[in-house]
Amino acid sequence: YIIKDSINAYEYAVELVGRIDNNAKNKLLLVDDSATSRAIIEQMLRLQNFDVLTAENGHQALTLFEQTPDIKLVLTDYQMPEMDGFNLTLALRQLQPKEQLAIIGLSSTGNSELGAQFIKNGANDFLTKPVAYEELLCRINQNISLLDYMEALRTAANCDFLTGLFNRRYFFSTGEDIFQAQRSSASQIAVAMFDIDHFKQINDTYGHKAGDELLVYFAQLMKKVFCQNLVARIGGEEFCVLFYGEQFAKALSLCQQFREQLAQTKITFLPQELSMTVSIGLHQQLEDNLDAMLKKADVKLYQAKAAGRNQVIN
Ligand code: GH3
Ligand code: MG
Ligand code: MG
Ligand code: MG
Repeated sequence: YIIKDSINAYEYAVELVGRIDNNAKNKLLLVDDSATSRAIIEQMLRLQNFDVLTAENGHQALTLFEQTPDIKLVLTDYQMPEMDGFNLTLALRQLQPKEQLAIIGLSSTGNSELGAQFIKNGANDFLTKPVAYEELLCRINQNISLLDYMEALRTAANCDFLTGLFNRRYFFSTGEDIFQAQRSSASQIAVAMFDIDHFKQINDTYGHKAGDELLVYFAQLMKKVFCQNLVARIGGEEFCVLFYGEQFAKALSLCQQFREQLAQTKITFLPQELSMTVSIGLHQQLEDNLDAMLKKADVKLYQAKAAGRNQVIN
């Protein structure tokens, strides 16, 4: 095993990869039945300031993985008692896809096929034991950067830039999945459509920037009141909430609470204090698909507008 003495190794690592302070937020799980091998690799990882967990075999690793949130990368040996590295990889892949959890297989020299087998079983990468410090770090860093990049892309694809809420695309894809799952288990589901009242007038009177700030405030209040539901900005000043599970029964009272709280709030936009109201259409009967439910909710929203705005119709 190529590892210099600790101090040198640390300085060498800093020289190699730069700042390692950020590594502390990256949780790594190291799985190896050999205590020696585990200790050496663990030391390499700790020198890099990684948050390291260890396990002796696949079973232990799987249990630990299920109990610990946010493990980003699993480094696993191949040959281990009880559950080997291949079966561990297969089992982990049932829980997390490649884009969210990196798995690096460790294969011993002498069996050149193991690396390819690891990848075929769902690993992101592999290394040959004995592990060279520099290569270990490069592979780990590369895999973590890729995961971070994927995460940034996912956020950009699913979220609205101004408010941080889920966007229309995410609402329709995830909402339809939730809808189908709830329907097949005969659970109830409700959707609410929100449209801010006379928003054009707010823009015209106070400017687009004031309008944007109000939208951000509106979204924050939505996140707070509907925190257990699927909330999205589906259009300029139009928002949607999907209620399911235990939340179904609370749909109407939460909508009313939101409407009241919004109407009572003064939002500072110097030198003025602004306020706004919202009209809400809530549909609580099951339809054939999510789209049909939204259409019904939209009809009710229109009724709320026609009846004078600042109200919930269900
Ligand atoms: P109603 O009560 O009937 O809903 O009246 P309204 O004025 O809210 O309805 P309308 O649909 O005519 O106007 C919506 C306005 O929302 C028009 C548009 O300029 C504004 N808007 C949409 N997206 C944004 C945004 O991202 N920022 C700002 N500031 N305004 C936006
Ligand atoms: Mg082993
Ligand atoms: Mg509108
Ligand atoms: Mg409007």
